[in-house]
Amino acid sequence: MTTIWRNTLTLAGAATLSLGIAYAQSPDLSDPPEIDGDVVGDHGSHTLRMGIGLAESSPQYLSVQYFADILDQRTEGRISVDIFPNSQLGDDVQMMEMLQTGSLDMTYPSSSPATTYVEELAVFDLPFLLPNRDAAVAVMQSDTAQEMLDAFEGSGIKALAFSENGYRQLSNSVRPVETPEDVGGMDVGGLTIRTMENPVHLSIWETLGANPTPMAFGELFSAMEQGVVDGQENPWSTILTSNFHEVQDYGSETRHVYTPFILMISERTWDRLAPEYQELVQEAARQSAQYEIQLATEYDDWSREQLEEKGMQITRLDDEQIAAFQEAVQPVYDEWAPKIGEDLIAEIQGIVESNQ
Ligand code: KDG
Repeated sequence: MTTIWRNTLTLAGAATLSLGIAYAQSPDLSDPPEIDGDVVGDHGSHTLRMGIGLAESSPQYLSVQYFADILDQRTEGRISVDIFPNSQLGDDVQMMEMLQTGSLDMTYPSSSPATTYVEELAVFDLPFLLPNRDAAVAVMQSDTAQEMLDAFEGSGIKALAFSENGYRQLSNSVRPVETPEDVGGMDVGGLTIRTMENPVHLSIWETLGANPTPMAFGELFSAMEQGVVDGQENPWSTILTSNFHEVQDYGSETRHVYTPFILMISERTWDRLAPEYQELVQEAARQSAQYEIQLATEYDDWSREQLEEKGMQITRLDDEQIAAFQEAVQPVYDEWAPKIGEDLIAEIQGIVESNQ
């Protein structure tokens, strides 16, 4: 496999410990499934430190709590997980590097910055590829997706499971966006949009006439507050749970990319675990990922409504308006499809078609 790109990093935050809130939460979230299965044998005690980018109220955090609870119950407390939310330990790129060196045990990044390890993951960054959640979940559960997780082997990172970050929506502090021209047409200055550290995302926003600025998630709120960037794009649940509505007046339901999360553990940590513990960690990862997808689904529309209640002006786009965005980003496919692999894209499109 040839190297197509290499992302640069930016630094965020210092470490502090934050532990355990109740599953709680407002949108009548499903409780986590009962924890079943036997208590596994005693193979010593481990404390796993897990860093994530999102807040304590996010589906990601809540599902990680469930992951911790499974391990706690099924080892009678011998494996515990300390969760560090809000990018306290760094951003996705940095935390993956910490997994490689063994200075952090676990993290849960978007697939987009992980393309530096497994380039095929960039297929998920292609705009409008996964039109509905059933198709997206079917893709994440496919053998092809499992091969992407397996391809981390030897990188220093073991990828345990895919789950849902979600459909990305545009927000900004300047104007309502209904058309691609509103992002950066002839008559208006291009919006400065923070993107994840991923070249396909850069290409999407360049193509739309914006000024894309890759930046660590942990730096984003203050960048928007200080007017360093006009806007960003993330699922409604992230916009809500990270309080972006406090600095972003406008939202547009663009659904331009569906981003998965990948739950990861350091290979060094993994190798220290007894086989029976490894099996349990893998099982708990799959179970908590499934729960995360359920929570993320429940959160999605609810979060949009909450944001509207909090005063964000959200533009829903009809099919014709979405088609205009889709057409406008066609050059992204022309540029990236040959690099990502036409066969891989066709395979994913096949899964999508059988889940329409
Ligand atoms: O924990 C995950 C977050 O760090 C990040 O992936 C959120 O989608 C995200 C972004 O925009 O950086």
